[in-house]
Amino acid sequence: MTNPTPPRLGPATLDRLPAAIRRPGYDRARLTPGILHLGVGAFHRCHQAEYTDDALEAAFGPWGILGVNLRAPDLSASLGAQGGYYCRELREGEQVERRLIGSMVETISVPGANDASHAATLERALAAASRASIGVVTLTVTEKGYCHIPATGELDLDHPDIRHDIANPSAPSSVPGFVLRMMARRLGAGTPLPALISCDNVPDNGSTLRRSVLGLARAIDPALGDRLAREACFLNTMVDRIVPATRPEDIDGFASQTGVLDMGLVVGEPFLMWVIENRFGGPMPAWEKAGALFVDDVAPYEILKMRVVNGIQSNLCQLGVLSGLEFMSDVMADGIFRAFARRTIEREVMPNLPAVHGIDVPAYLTETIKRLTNPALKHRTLQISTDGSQKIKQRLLEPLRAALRAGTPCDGLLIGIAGWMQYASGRDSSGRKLPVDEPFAQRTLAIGEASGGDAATLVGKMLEIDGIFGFDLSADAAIKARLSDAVARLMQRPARLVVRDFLASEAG
Ligand code: CS2
Repeated sequence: MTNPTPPRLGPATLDRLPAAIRRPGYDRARLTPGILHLGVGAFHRCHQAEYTDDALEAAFGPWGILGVNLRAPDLSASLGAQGGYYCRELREGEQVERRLIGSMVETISVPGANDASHAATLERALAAASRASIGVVTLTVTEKGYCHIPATGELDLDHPDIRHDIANPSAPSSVPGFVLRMMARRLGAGTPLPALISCDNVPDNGSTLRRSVLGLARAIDPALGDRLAREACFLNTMVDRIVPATRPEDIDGFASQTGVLDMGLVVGEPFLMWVIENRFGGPMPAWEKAGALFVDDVAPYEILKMRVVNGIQSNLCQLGVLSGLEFMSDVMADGIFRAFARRTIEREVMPNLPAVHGIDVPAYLTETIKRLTNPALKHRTLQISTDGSQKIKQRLLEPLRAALRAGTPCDGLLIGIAGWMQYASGRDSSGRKLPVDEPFAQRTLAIGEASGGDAATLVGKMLEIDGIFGFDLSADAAIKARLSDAVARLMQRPARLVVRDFLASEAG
């Protein structure tokens, strides 16, 4: 006998959820949108949206979320069909804690440009974003959504979406284009400008968004660019919670344990942190009552988080892919990789970190390793490896540069960077083809083909991609040689053995 399909989560079925699941502690019926969020993926639902639920419980106000997706996924079949309701599930080992989130009150998904309803839906999203009731705009659009050149942080004027938006400013296809259009409409209508809060793991995320939006404005209408430079408020933030992409197994498990089908389910870890630059004069949700930290300078928090948490992820995810390990927790469960993660941070990264008020860095590292080892988080090594070209600067290359300046060791970082090069070339040491999902894939795969298994050629050509590496590293013969040596070792032997020998050589 097959089980009947469980009822779908939504306003009419909330009472079917087990009583133990925490509900919004505010009057959801009175909630109206005041936050526009661009890029409603799993991370937003398990981070800013939960902070917003807590903030609404602590101090109710007009701060519901209007979620807009300019790219996949289409939200209409998931959150749209559930009245915006979904559950977030926190997992640690065997423990599971579930909560119903109510802050998402409206969603708009703009279909692709070839879809008949594209223009009308984009216009609806722009009109909604320009409403005076929207006081805050948050973004999680992934690193590449900023259309910047990773090495410089400047807008890439050759990016196809940016070229499109320069030619068609009123029907933007990029995120900077959407934000610019919304801001221009608000200025035109005399509507106050919202705070723009980037929540992506991009270096100086608010400043990067500012450079992209102003760079685009200056290419379209320099006077508008000047005005926004004076009046718009772009806030830097540091965001932290590990939230892997939701898997069908997660949704099935939730349905069988609760009796309700939630197509908007997200699964994350208990750890949660948000640091926001304290510079906006207008009203905001009471996120500080929900534990968000408002500070004058986010940079030290951001550098710590990106070099330790994301640094370990990006140092090891490609080595994990090369080793056939599916999840980050599988990599971290291996004592050799775990020791490598700790050793690289302790010896190569920590000596060059800024002091961070209130944070004990060795304890933070120990906690980070525990988080990344949490076996209940099914965070795919391939997911973290995706768009590596947009990630490695802040996670691996900046720590490398800091180590080179200070004369501290850096061979562990070089193995991680070599791992990225080997992975991005499209094949592992046994010649097995690897899926490379990456804006620079065409170039890195061509380099892989052309280098014919010669590590020095591969490294030389990879370092010449100045959009990722800038110009300093390719001009450094010693670094080139050390990286070539690391890549050669990864070409010849399993990554785990390369790491084991490295640890042994360092211990001696
Ligand atoms: C991950 C991050 O996929 C990735 O790029 O490194 O999403 C990471 O899990 C979060 O930044 C943790 O806060």
